[in-house]
Amino acid sequence: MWIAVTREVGPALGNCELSHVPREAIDVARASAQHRDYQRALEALGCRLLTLPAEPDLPDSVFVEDVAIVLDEVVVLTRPGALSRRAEVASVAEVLRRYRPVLAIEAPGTLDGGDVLRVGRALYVGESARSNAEGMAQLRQLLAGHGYTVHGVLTHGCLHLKSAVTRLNDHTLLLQPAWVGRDRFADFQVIEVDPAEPHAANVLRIGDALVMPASFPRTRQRLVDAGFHVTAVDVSELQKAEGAVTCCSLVFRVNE
Ligand code: CIR
Repeated sequence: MWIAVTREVGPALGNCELSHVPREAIDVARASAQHRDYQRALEALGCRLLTLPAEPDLPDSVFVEDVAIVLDEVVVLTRPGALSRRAEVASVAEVLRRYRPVLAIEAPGTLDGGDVLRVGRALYVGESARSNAEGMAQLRQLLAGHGYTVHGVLTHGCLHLKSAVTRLNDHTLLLQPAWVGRDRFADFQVIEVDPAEPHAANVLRIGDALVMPASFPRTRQRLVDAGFHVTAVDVSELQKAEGAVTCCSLVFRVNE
């Protein structure tokens, strides 16, 4: 069974961090409604939701992916690169503690979960403005005993590694070549986003299905043509906060 940890959209979402998208007014009520549709999509794919209450003073706290990396054996709490996001970690940690032993990235390391792409036992870590070399080194050290390898990947022009590349299955990736080099993933089959949809590389795999934003029909068609089952959700207000679909949940397996 799958658990999906999510957090309700908070009233301060409009004051979110933004790095590569222009600030636009965000309709928080609409963002909440879209987030509920996203939660329902996860439930329809077999996830049990564990939803934290909104954090009124933490604008980006709906993006729970960035504060923890949940693996089969352990959880690694991150130390987010944006100072405004550090206080998001504690409440998510409380929930995850019930399911896994908890490790943590310490200062001066920084790491955002959005920068960590897991494929099998390999973790690819974006060398982004949010995740530094010390954070990656700590991650490598914390996980070496569990058989994970950690590989740095340079990104450019996007927020996180998973803005640029996500896993479709254990040998296929969806990738935006303008933001991350294909050569780093030479061992994988790669499907590229449609050039008209630069932000389309962030998809969330649950079981055998993929969840992706409804705003990328051309890339969606590429995935359908390749044989993937895709659920589209309208997350347009969350996209204005530079979020997408992986960032709004932490999905992991439990034996229950
Ligand atoms: C931020 O800049 O931190 C938020 N506004 C967006 C975070 C999105 N996170 C993700 O894609 N993993």
